[in-house]
Amino acid sequence: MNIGIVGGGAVGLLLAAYLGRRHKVTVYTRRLSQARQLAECGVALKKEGKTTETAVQARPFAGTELVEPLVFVTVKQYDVADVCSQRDSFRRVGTIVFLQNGMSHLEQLSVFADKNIVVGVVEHGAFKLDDRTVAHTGAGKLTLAPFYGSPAAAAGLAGDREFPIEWADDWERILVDKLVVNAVINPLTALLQVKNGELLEVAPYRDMMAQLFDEVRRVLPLRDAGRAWERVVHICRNTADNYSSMYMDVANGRRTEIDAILGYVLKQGEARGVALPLVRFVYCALKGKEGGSRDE
Ligand code: KPL
Repeated sequence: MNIGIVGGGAVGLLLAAYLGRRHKVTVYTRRLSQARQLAECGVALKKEGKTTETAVQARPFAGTELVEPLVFVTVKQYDVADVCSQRDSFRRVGTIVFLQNGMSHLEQLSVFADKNIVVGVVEHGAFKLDDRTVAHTGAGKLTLAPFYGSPAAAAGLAGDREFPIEWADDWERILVDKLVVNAVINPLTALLQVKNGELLEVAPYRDMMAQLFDEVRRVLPLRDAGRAWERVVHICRNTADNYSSMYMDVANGRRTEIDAILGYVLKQGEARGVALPLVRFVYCALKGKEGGSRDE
């Protein structure tokens, strides 16, 4: 199968490394220099001290017509609007899979009303080391759910033991579950500048996680708060050696996804008249720390 991947950040490179083993993958990047490097040298995946190379094709995204029937969009949530504004480039694409944190970008996807749209969440621990190298630091899974249209083209995707792919029926449930995880782990790791696992190891950090979770759960439609907390702890443990995406954004002077994550939670609180003092504090502290540049 021919697969396009828009975005050359940690998630885009991770997908390229694994899907590129079985499929013909083209990565569409923001910068020409990254596309050139990927096309010449391939993607390097570092895992447990070993490096694996996978050949991919690569081209700059802007102004290029995508020719693959199935395309993954892996850009940060704040760049979904930019991708949507280039809808003509997707003329020949049948199915688009959006892999963003948060939920407020979903309304923008209506510009692709004539396509099959799938949304998904990535639970792997991964961070980008350079333009063609990604470290896979925590084994997780990719969960996909149909958003509208038929997911048939994506149904043929084969995962494997190292990169399992699961399907779910209920897109809202998988996105809310992931939002809770990101709302608790990402801002605290970014603020405290610690790896995911340290949140569990240091007692005051763990208390902060629990308090943040307690506020977040009041305004998100969780089916089972006990299970949701267990998931947060499980993912934190599974990705213990990972620098969260928000940690990496702050460390590199980039814009973060704090608006998409805690900003969204705050809006839900305002709509319901629920005060969320710790969420507001963490949100404001992060806003003061974030830089202006964008991720890939
Ligand atoms: O999704 C993540 C992220 O960093 O954005 C987790 C699962 C927290 C892994 O770090």
